[in-house]
Amino acid sequence: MSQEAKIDRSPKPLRVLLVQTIGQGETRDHAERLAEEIERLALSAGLHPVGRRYFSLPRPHPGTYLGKGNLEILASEVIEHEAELVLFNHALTPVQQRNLEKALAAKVSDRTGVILEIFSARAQTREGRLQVELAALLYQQSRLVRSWTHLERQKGGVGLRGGPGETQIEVDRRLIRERIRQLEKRLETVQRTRALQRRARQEVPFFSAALVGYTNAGKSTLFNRLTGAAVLVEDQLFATLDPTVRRIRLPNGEKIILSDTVGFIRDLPHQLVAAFRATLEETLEADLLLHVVDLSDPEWEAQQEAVEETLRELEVGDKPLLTLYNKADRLSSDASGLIERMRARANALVISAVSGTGLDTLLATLGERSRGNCRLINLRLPVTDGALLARLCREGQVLERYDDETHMFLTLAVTPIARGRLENDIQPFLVHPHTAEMHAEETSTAVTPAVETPAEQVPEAKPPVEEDSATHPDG
Ligand SMILES: Nc1nc2c(ncn2[C@@H]2O[C@H](COP(=O)(O)OP(=O)(O)OP(=O)(O)O)[C@@H](O)[C@H]2O)c(=O)[nH]1
Ligand SMILES: [Mg+2]
Repeated sequence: MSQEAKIDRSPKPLRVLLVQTIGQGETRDHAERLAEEIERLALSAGLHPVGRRYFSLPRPHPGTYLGKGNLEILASEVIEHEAELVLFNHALTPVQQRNLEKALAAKVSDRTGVILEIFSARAQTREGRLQVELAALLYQQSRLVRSWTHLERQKGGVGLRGGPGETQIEVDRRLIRERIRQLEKRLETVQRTRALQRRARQEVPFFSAALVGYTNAGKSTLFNRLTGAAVLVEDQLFATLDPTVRRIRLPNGEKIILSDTVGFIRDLPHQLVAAFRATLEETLEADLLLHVVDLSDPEWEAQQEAVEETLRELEVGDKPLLTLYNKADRLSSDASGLIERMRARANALVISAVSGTGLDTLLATLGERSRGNCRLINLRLPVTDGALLARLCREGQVLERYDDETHMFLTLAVTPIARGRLENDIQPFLVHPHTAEMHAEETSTAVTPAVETPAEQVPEAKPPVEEDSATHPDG
């Protein structure tokens, strides 16, 4: 991927000076925590932070963001720190960026630039790389004001030459549009493949839960803990980029699908969210979102809000969601009030993915949720129909069974999807639960809501926790 302030990943990391402004009504504390985040982003991008500079700034200056006086101060700090790059924890307009580079005689990048840089370094799969390139181009398209040297390089490949009279910017615009179209087409193919894989998984339609949350909240740690997988866990931002999906068996015997994916961050450029739709598909289609929040981070509330906002942007804001307040082990003893308050929240649990606190409750809750998704049906089959019985065992869970000489009587828990798939085959054998004698249902109504009861009434199934087979959509 190419970015205006291309960050060098050679052995000697670029020396970077971080700039954080303190807006009207903002506290120094808050600004410091934001600066810590941009520093972590810089580290995750392989940069070498050499200093932080705060500026009180009621409102950004349109030309240089900082204004003349501040700019002079910053310029001397650049020299003092021998900084090669100045990283603003704010969105800069292309004009500001250009003016700043001129005035500071150093490269200048903003928050989005560094996030895109991390993503481009982390993208492992073809899909990931395509998405990052798309995000970068969408970002550039909206800011294109001058010649972009990286596009010069691509011209040969794209095979376009500007006609006479076309300015450099017009050529670049056209190249970018062209490339964006290409990428979108390729991503569509990838997405189709992924959809097929997902459908294959849904053949056995398990309840699915997706981990979401701020970057570094502990999603992968929790994923590994619950699935026994070894997804990369790092104390750095955006450790995970590509999604991983696994099947786990809960203590009550239920099997569910769990997925781990890319984390979110505040002010996530929306081009990035849009470009990552394919990766996030796993999340978008889950039955339940598990929102992991790092309760030990002083900024946890703002982070939780940023994630919820991104979920709304992805149009999954009204999906069932369970908030997991993580890293409880890192809280000091005087935080017990906070823990109690979080525990009291609806649809929330306090956990520690590292110490294991609260994970039993989490598993039990997942069991309840997955079962709540199922419906119960009662069936009366001829004992000779082994094929149908086998199919029922595959599609659902047989909770009760007794046989007489001619028939088997079954109580089956099935998800709505499986229920739909079985519909035609089981129709003749459905039994009304209130008819004590369980004789075959004669009336052949197309829909049969009367024979279903909510699955919460099901007796507990017993097998112990055990790990199950793994699937990786990119495998
Ligand atoms: N003390 C403590 N540390 C935790 C806990 N959960 C995660 N961590 C640490 O937090 C850091 C980030 O964990 P990850 O699991 O990589 O976080 P993530 O949410 O997957 O992050 P991204 O993939 O970057 O979005 C690691 O250093 C973990 O060891 C916890 O419950 N307690
Ligand atoms: Mg992760």
